[in-house]
Amino acid sequence: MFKALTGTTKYLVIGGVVLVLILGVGLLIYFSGKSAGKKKSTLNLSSGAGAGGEAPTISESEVRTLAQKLFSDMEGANFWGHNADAWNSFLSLSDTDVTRVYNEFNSKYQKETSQSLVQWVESETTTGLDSWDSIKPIVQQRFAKLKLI
Ligand SMILES: [Ca+2]
Repeated sequence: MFKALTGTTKYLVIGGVVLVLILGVGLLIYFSGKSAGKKKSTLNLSSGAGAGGEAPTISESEVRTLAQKLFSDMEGANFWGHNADAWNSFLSLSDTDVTRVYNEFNSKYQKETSQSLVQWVESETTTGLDSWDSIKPIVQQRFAKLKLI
């Protein structure tokens, strides 16, 4: 096939094929994550979240910023891994503040994406080469502790 093509054209064709393959794999990762997440939709906010009665320790703007960072981190295919700093900040919060970030995330992004923070985390996939494999179970344990899952 390539014998009929001249030098530059050959590289353009190879480049195009590689690009299509990369985009295809990316879309596959993205949509497989989405469909997996939509199956799970039950939340139990009534009995757990924020029940500890601790006072908030971060400001409203910090809550908004962190919710936005978590969303940005999971949105789309994560070829270059995840933002471990944002997740560590989230995990270091008190139950009350985790709940505030959770509620902020959901009020901002659940309507638009049909998925709560719990569902986003659940459906978030990884290449297996970054820190998400270790972050995800810890975040899910925290959600379980708060009876969000
Ligand atoms: Ca993602």
